[in-house]
Amino acid sequence: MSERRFTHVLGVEEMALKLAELYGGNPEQVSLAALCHDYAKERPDEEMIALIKNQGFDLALLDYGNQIWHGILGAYLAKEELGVADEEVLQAIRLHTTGAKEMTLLDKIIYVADFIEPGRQFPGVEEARIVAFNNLDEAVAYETKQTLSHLIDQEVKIYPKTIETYNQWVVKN
Ligand code: DGI
Ligand code: FE
Ligand code: FE
Repeated sequence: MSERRFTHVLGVEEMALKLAELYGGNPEQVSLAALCHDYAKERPDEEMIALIKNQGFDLALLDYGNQIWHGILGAYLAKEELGVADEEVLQAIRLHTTGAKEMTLLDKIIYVADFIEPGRQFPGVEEARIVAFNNLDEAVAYETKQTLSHLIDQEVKIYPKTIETYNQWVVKN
């Protein structure tokens, strides 16, 4: 991957390990998931489209782009090409962009660390970091709400799983 992406990946690992220490995550799983989470981020679209078509992925994925593909196919490629066998690690990679209705501690750590790693700079990132070190579930909610608001502002297509994550973690009832 590019130097820029690799720096991001190392930042996610560093942040994820801090969260794991605080919340009791397994550091080996956390490191592996963090280091592999964007493994497919820079693959050409044609390669990803061929995988979706030929490896039995939901063809509805073709309505989206690499932003949505790289987690789902990244888990597949980490298993096939790198030999990552830990299903919990693969799931954290798979869910890292969209989140999910049900998330393990590992899933949450990777999802949140990706958002607040030291290289991230956007309005609200400081607040997101404070929330993350106070309450991990609230950090999942905070990030989901910010991401969804941003996507709506941009008028881009929302992947159903992103909405499921919002309904589960953000909606108060
Ligand atoms: O891969 P990273 O840039 O480190 O971060 P990421 O995997 O969390 O997110 C990649 C992008 O995906 C981010 O700009 C937000 C976007 N995204 C998240 N959910 C959706 C989405 N894009 C679309 N179109 N629809 C979604 O539901
Ligand atoms: Fe990503
Ligand atoms: Fe990332």
